[in-house]
Amino acid sequence: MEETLDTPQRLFFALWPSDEARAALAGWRDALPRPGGRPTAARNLHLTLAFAGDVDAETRTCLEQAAARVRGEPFSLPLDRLGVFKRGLLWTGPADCPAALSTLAGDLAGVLRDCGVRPDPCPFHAHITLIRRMNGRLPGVDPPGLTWQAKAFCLVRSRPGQGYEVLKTYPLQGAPPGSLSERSGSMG
Ligand code: 2AM
Repeated sequence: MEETLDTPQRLFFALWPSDEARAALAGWRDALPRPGGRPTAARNLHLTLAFAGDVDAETRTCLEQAAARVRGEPFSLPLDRLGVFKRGLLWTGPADCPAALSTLAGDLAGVLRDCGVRPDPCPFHAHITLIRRMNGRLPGVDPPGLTWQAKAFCLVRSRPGQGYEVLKTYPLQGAPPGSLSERSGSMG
């Protein structure tokens, strides 16, 4: 379908750590004993902070501008928990959510509300989706034990069937962040 200015865009805020950090996590995941299912490509591994869903161009601009006013400090994110959600979704995340992470997720839920978007009513559950529709069980597997360094958060576009596109990156520096970079590229 041809895109126009009126075409809604599916957007969300996420932590999108370095290529190295995501490759290390994918390497750990790929060494698991035959879990089956659909692994998330290394380039797509992320932690969703606030899901906006389908929004129009005006709302996207509002989200971009409001996100630039969010303050936060860099933090470490230990991936010391492994779990399975319904329909065989294997995830990892922190056993104890760092205060800086829950504050950031809460602030971004506020950004959504300020722009007229209703945030997910479910409590924030920090997780990185590793595999979807896993068939098997994972008896006796320890969590990755890796630690991600969160230095920025991103506004990301999801194009169903085509993957993700990082639209904007906002540094976590405490100081007025603005937009660190604007890069785009098909991450399908
Ligand atoms: P998931 O990995 O647990 O499916 C893009 O879809 C990102 O937004 C994914 O990380 C997804 O989480 C998350 N997300 C949160 N709420 C969503 C929703 N209602 N629909 C689709 N994705 C959602």
